[in-house]
Amino acid sequence: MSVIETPNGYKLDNSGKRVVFDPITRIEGHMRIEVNLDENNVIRNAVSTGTMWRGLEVILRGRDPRDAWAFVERICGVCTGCHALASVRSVEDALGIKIPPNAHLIREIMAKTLQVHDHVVHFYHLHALDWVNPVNALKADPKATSELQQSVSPHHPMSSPGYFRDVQTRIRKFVESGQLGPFKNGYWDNPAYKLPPEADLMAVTHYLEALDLQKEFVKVHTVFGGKNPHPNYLVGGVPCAINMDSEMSAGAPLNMERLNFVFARIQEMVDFNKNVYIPDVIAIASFYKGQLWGGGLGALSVMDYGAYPKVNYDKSTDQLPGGAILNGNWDEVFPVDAEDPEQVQEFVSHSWYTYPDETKGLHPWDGITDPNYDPKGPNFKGETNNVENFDESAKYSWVKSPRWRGNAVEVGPLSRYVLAYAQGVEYVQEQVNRSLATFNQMAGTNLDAKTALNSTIGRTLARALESDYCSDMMVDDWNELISNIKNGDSSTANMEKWDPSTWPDEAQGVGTVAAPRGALGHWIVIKDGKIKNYQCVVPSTWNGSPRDYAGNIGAFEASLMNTPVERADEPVEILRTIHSFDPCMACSTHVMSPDGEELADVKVR
Ligand code: NFE
Ligand code: MG
Repeated sequence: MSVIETPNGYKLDNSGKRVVFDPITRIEGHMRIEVNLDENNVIRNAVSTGTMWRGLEVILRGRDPRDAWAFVERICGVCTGCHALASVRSVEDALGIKIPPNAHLIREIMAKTLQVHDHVVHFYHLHALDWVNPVNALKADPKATSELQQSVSPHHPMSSPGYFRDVQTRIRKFVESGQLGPFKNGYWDNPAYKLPPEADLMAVTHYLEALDLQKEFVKVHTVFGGKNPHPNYLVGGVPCAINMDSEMSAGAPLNMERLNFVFARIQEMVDFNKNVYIPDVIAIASFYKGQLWGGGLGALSVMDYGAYPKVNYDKSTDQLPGGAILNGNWDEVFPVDAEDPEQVQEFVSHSWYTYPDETKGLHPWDGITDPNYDPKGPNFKGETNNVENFDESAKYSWVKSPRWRGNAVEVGPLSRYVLAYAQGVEYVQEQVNRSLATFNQMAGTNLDAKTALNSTIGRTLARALESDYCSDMMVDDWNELISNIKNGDSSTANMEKWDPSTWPDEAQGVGTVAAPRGALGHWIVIKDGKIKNYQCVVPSTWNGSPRDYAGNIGAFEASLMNTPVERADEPVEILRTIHSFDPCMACSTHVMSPDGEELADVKVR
C-alpha cells in the first residue's frame, strides 16, 4: 500500500516489517497490537485489536432496570463499581429520581476510592515494570537508595538504609531461587531501561508497599457496599443505613466507628499519593526525559463528561469539568452533552458487528449490538481463525469506534487533566505546574505543560495527580457527610419511585462516570417496566477503537505512531505507551468468541 493520510492527520505506511504482539500482557482482557516498522525501527502504522466478545448489553434486554447495575458491574472486576454507578445513574435519569445528599457523598467516596485503588495498582503492579528493572535493583547501594528516597520524598517514613537492605535481600532470594514470579520474562537486558540501581530498588520497594496498602484502600467499599470487588448499589441511593447509636456488627447500620475507619483509609490514600506515588512518577520520569513520545491524541484531542460535582445535579460545580478539545487548541473547550445524538456515536465499519448502514455512527440510545465475526487478512484461508495479520482496511476488532462529533478523541485521567487545566481549575493547575517544575529541575529541562503532558509519561503523571486530587476531595466529602449526619440527616435513599407502577410507559436516560480509564456512559431505554435497549460506551472502547468509517485512527493507534523502538522483537516501548492508558479490554468489548476459539497464535513473553 502507499501512504494513507488519515483525516486526523496521521501518515500510515504499512510497507515496512509487520510485527504482531498478542497478547499484550499486564492488562485486563485480551488485546493485540500489530505495527509496521520502517528501516530505522520507527513505528509507521499501528493496528489495535480487541480479541474478545462478551455480550452483556444483549443479556440485559427484557430485564428489570433496577437489576441492571448487578449485571453490568460484572463487565469488569478492575474498575469495579463504576459500571454499577453509571447504571443506577442512567435509571435515575430516565425515571427522574433524585438521590439524597448523603447517598451522593457515599457514592462519591466509593468512586474516588476506586480511582485511587485502580491508579495505584495500575502504576505499581501493571505499568512500573515497563520502566523499572527489579534485577538491576540488586546492584543498588541501600545507603544511596535511602538518600535518594529522602531527597524525592522527605516525608515518607520508610526510608532507612536498613529498610532498603531488607527489601534487597528479599529480592535477591527471589532471583537466586530462579522463580521470578511476576518479574519473569521481562526484557531486563534491554538498553531501553534507564534507571540507576538505586531508583530501581526504591521503586520495587514501593511496589511491595503498594501491594500491602491497596487491600486496605478497598475496605471503604466493604463498609458502604458490603464487599469488593462488586460492591452493592441501589437505584435511588445507597444500600446502607446510618445510625450513630448502632452497635458494631455485620450488617449493622453505619456508625461513627465505621465512618472513622473510612477516614483512616482516606488518610492512608492521601499520604501514599503525596509521599510515594507522585514523587516516584516524577523521579522515574526524570530518567526518561529524552523520551517524550507516545502522546498521539494525548493532550490534543480529548473528551470527558465532567465529574465530581460539589453540589449534586449541578454540572457547573464539577471539580473535574467536562468538555472536548480538538487538535491541541486548549483555548477552545466545546461543551459535551451525552444525550445529543450528534455528539456521541459509535461506528462499526472496522468492528465485528453489523449495522444496517455502516457509513453512519449510532447514538447509544439507538445503538445496535449485532456481532459479526469476520476476520480478514492476507493469511486467512476461510477455514481457520488463525490470522497472521489482520487487514485493517476491513473489520479487525471486537471494539466499536466511538467518536465525538465524528472526531477520534482520547479519554482518561490525562484528558480530564487537560480539560481542567485549560478551564482554569486552580487545584489542577497548581498540581501540574508544581510537578512540572520538579521534573524540569531534576531532568535539567524546560518543558511547558502541553509538551510534557502530550506523551506516555504525561499520561502516567496525570493518573498520579488525579489519584492525589481524589484523595483530597474525599476528605471534603467525608467531612460533609459527618456534618449532615450531625445535623440530623441520616437519609441514604429515595424510594418514592421504586415501584414500577409509578413509572411512565417509556423513558430513556443516561448515566456518566469518570471511570479510572476515562469517560464512561451507560444509555438505557425502558419500555413497560423492562429494559428495551442498553448500551455502554466505555473508556477503553474510545481509546482502543479501530479506524472509523472516515478512516480516523483511535487513541492507542495514534499514540504508537512515529515511536522509535530499541529492539524490534522486544516491545518495551509499545508496552510503555499502551500500558500508560491502562487498557481494559473486558470493559471495552463488554460483549469471547462465542465458541471460545483461538483467534491467533499466542506467544507470551
Ligand atoms: Ni475494566 Fe473500565 C475503567 C470502565 S474500561 S476497567 O476505567 O468503564 O475502560
Ligand atoms: Mg458498548
